[in-house]
Amino acid sequence: MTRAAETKRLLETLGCVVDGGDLAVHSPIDGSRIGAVATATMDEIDDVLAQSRAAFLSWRNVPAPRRGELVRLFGNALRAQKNELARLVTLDCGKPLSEGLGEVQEMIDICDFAVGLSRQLHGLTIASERPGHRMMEQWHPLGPVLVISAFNFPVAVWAWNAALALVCGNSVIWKPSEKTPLTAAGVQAIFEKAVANFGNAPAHLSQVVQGGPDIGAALVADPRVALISATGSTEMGRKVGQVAAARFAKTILELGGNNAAIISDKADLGLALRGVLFSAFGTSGQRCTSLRRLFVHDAIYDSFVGALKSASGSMAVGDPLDSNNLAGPLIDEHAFAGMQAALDEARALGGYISGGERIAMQGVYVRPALVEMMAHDGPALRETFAPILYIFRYHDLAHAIALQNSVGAGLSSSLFSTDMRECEQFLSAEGSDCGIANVNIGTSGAEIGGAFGGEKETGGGRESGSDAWKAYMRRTTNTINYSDNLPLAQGVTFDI
Ligand code: UN1
Repeated sequence: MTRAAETKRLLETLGCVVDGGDLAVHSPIDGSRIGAVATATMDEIDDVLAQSRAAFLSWRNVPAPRRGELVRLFGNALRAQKNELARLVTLDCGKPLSEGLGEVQEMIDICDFAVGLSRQLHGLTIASERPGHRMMEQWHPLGPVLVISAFNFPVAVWAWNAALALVCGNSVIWKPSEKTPLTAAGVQAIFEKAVANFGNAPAHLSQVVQGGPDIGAALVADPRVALISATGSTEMGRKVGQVAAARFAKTILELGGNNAAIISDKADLGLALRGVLFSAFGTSGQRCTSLRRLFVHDAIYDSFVGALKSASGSMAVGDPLDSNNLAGPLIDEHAFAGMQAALDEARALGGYISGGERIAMQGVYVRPALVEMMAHDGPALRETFAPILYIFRYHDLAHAIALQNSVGAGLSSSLFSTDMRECEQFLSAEGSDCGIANVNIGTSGAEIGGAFGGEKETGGGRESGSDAWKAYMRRTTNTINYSDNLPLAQGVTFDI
């Protein structure tokens, strides 16, 4: 069966008919055309926004635990079609099937989390300074939530947002990456099944709008969108953030990463090696949490970097549907050009490169690249979405932490050490400045229970677990007077 025929069959199994359109979709696995979708027109966008607003006005009055029931049904529908959706993810974005399955599992996990949350959207009761008064906080639904997602996690990141947004009483509009529109169409079909089982959800509760950056820009600018949750480059986030700020819209920005790991001379080196390889080269280095900079202690530098070179040199790269391969292709030729430009720049700075060559097969397959750098400089200071790991020697942990923190992005970080003092220093206020700081695991592969996001140019947003739900709601502070007096706060008098 051709990839196009398999894609069509998978979409049909999910209940989705893709009629074709102007946006052609190619599988990164071999570059072949696997389908096409229609880019939304400006008129259609206007309809989507009006429908989303109408859906919100109705959905906000549905009790939250009942809203959780819809998300429970959606999670069950995902469980029932996990294999089909995972395969579609792999065809659409080229990640290994095991990671495609993991991504759908992440969707299921966040649905479970959101169902529990649907009974826990509670505020505080606060002691009032005035007699006969009570203060409390309530959390109310916000409005239509726009989710802009990237190609590298074409379904899970939307689910982090959508599952929470829905239990919080919002409607959802999804603008997926134009590189992976088919998985979004597939997920929408699964969601519609859950809606049908639920019975009386408002129409258009969650909608997909296909298209490129201009479509995203039109949605971001529209005052009917209450919250924009955008995942992608810092450059994209800067534009979104400015437009949103001009109209005081809320945002959750999950932008670039330039993540580092520090390998102490007191690390469990076998464990560190595996952690580094998965984080740096899993998903072909195309996660926002991918490991890009490695600080290795001088005392173990030669042995550790030697082991890293031999392990990465023999790492199986190829067809992501073949379970022997640990990494699949890059998303497209543009990604390859970016990788080569970064490697050329590193070479010009005296960097010593092992790997990084293109593999002669259909699709954009590359060997992972290790780059031993003379100085913490050049391409190592920015994000290149490719399997490149820049390596530096260090002597002093505080200095390594300072270098780690010296870049624009602040998403994820890790320290490999068995020394308790080093670990606590890394996690302390003078340690890592990232939203995610790990010990003895790599920088990528977070689970949904924790809040996910980063500082500085990563945008500051938090998604997924912990109390990230609060960003999808508006807080009201209520003061209730149950006395027959009207005392004023701060002892102010106003006697008429
Ligand atoms: C992303 O690359 O945008 O922590 C998200 C991880 C995944 C999510 C990555 N759970 O690597």
